[in-house]
Amino acid sequence: MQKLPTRISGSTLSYMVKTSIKVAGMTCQHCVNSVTEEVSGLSGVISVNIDLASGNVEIESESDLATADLESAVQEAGYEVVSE
Ligand SMILES: [Cu+2]
Repeated sequence: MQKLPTRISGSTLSYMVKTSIKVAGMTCQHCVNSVTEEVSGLSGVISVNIDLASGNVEIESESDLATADLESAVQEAGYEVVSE
């Protein structure tokens, strides 16, 4: 898991955290939608971008996300977070 605090100038948001995780088991757009939906439901999440081929999930949020929350959201969708 990687967290990159980023300052966005000219935006209403002055601070944003980017978190990258890797998720195993996604095979199609339906899987991508399920994970996107669950992770988007976490408090503070602004956007979720998933690369199906690599399993990479990039999350932008207003505040730090707890690893346990991310893992349980992914599990809720039926998949597993893997360490890279
Ligand atoms: Cu699928």
